Parts: sequence; C-alpha cells; structure tokens
Amino acid sequence: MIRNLIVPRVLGKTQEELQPALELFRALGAELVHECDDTRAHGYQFEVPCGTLEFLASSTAPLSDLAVEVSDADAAWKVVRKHNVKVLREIAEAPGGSRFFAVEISGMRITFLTFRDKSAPADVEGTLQAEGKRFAIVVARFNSFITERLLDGALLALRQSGAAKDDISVVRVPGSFEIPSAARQLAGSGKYDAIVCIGCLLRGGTLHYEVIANEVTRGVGQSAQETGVPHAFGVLTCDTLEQAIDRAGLKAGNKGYEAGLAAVEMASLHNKVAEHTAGKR
Ligand code: DLZ
Repeated sequence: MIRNLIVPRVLGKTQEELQPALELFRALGAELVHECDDTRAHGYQFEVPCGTLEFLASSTAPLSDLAVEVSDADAAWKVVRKHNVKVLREIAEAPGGSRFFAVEISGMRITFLTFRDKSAPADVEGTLQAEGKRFAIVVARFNSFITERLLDGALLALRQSGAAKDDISVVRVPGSFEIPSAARQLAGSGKYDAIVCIGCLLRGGTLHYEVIANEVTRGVGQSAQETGVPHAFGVLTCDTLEQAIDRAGLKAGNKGYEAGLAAVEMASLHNKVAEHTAGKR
C-alpha cells in the first residue's frame, strides 16, 4: 500500500535557483536521499522523520504551500531567519497552544509549526544552536593521522551549529592519557560552555590499551561531574587502524563531528535544565 508520498514542487528553472530551499531544508535536518535527473527536470528528494498529508475543506486556497511540523518552532525560527526568506508571519502562539510562523522562499510559502500536547509533560531538550557559546576542544597528538580528522569533524559541527571561530579554543595534548587533566583545567576555568575530547587509542599499538582507555573514560566523566560543564567524548577505541579510519571519515561517520554536535546539544541542554529547574519549587 502507500509507502511514501512525494510532493513535487517546481522552485525554479535552474539548479542554482533551488539552492536557497535546499540549504534551508538541510540546515533543519532533512536528509538528501535521492537526486533524480531526466531531460526535463532535476529533482532533489529529502527524507524527514515523518510526513502528514492534510486535505482541507475550504473556500479559499491554503495560506501556505507546505506545512512543516518541527520539534521546536522557536529554534527553527532562529535557523530560518538566517536564510534569505520573506517572513509572512512572525513566530506566535496559536489559540490551541501551538507555536507557528510562516515564510516564503523561492515563491514557496511554508508554515512551520510545533503542536503543543497539553496533556504531555514538558520535554526539556537541547537544540543545535551554538551561537554565543564557547567551546574548547582537547585533542591528542598521538595517532594524529586520525585525531586531526576527528578535529576537523568537530570544528565543522561547531561552526555549522553557529559557533564563532573566536569562541572555539583548540588545546593539544601529547596522548589520550593527558586528555582528562587538560579538560578538567579548561572546564574549571568557567570560560567554556562545553568541552570536546578527541583522541584515538589503538589496541594493536598499545599494550596497556584497556588501562588507558578506562582511565581516559573515567577521567573525562569525572571532569564533567566535578565541574558541571558538559564534556563530549570523541576518543576512539579501536582494534585496528582500519576501524579508526572508518570512524574518522570526512563527514558521514566522523566521530569527531558527532562529538561536536553532542557538545552543542549538551551546552544548550545545560542552560535549559537550569531554566526549567529554576521554575520548580
Ligand atoms: C604511549 C601511548 C601508546 C603506546 N598508545 C597510545 C594510543 O594508542 N593512543 C594515544 O592517544 N596515546 C597513546 N600513548 C600515549 C599516552 O596516551 C600518553 O601520552 C603517554 O603515555 C605519556 O603520558
């Protein structure tokens, strides 16, 4: 039966004209899964976690061409405003308690909304917004062939999330064993919203691999708990160099990139939990 609904929309005559919409949807987390090309058209298909088709009974045309349900309309509003869109409606609360806004991009009118389920407890969740936040990346030089790729991934994640170049400090240590002490000093300075820890331990090359791996994991966790500053763990523990190379890919499958995103989310969550708990008795 129905497996998927694909709603084609022509947004321009050339691929260049599609770029603003493609960039916006990518920035909001949609995944480009398929590109199709025939003599008449070039198409980009995006996948999102779930889709809903709405049939309307109305004497007027719908106010927008597309409605996009997002997990946090306020966070989406911040992302969308950074793109070249025409704002049709500023973010506001609808009578049912949902939050929504509407924009136009390449002639397509889009309403973004978040439904509020009043019976559900309020979720406290971090976002991938890093503007104004400061990060330190502690990176081990040992196995630098791998750790430099992980560092590139972490930097990409932080910058894509909106962190300013000057708000990111990169601190190098000799090996993974030294990561916890540097991380602890940086976290204790009170100058950073999150720390990203990057290293690579190879079983083949390290006789006391288990000991170092356990110590690094424990030390990084201890630093996070003692200081209350989120630490993301981007230390690879691999049996072989091949495994490490796989986990340090350019973008997909780069554990440094994942650690960077985790740091951004945890920095945001840290503030949200503080706000949430301040409102409790
Ligand atoms: C000494 C050592 C060895 C053998 N292997 C690794 C490794 O696979 N990954 C890593 O990050 N560091 C290694 N090191 C260095 C130690 O982490 C540490 O820097 C030195 O023992 C100096 O304290």
